[in-house]
Amino acid sequence: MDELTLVIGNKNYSSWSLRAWLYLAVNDIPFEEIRLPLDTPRFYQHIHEYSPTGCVPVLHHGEVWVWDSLAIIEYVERTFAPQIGWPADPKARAVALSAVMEMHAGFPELRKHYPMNCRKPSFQAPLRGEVRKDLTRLDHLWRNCLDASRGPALFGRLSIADVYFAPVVFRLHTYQLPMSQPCLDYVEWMLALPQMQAWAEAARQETEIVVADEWQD
Ligand SMILES: N[C@@H](CCC(=O)N[C@@H](CS)C(=O)NCC(=O)O)C(=O)O
Repeated sequence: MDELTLVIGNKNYSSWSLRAWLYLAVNDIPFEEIRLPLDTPRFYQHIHEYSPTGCVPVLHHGEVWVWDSLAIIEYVERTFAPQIGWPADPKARAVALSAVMEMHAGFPELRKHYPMNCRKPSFQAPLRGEVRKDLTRLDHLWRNCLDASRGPALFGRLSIADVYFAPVVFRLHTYQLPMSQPCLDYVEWMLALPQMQAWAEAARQETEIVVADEWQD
């Protein structure tokens, strides 16, 4: 069986990396990790050995290179048929896929103004730009899923949808952004996952600073 290698950025800042890493971790799939800290000479020196786009994450498996977080998750799900995948019910799966695609392409204000910064102590950040619009939409989306599934995960059991929203979970926590109580409960539940805690702990051990991703008053 070919080994899996996952190339990621900093655990503190790289939200796209977290998705691919977390999916392998929650499924207990062994992989070698190559960490290239973003915005460093080492990153620019080596990233093109692995990634045609110059971005992380990238997965290497035998002859295959996969260079997008969702494509990596899809590939792993198809190749290894792990325990945690898409919801089994076709209707729930369609909703989950829509939510994941919405996350992949959307919530631009949340992403722009509130960079993932796992090790930053949680604080009450002011609302910037049009983020209220993104938060309202996110709350509505999560509430619909949680109401239908009755939690604790978006679709009842942990699925790819939860993995895909993991960076948003860290952002909501760090910046204490306003969400309804069921969504805040969901954030707490996600943060308590051992794999989320392992990622956050590794982020706290990192020393590199990406100035553009640090909060500016
Ligand atoms: N659509 C890609 C986005 C990947 C992405 O933008 N990665 C960021 C890090 S979180 C990156 O590599 N940035 C480095 C750069 O653009 O120089 C995915 O889903 O994997």
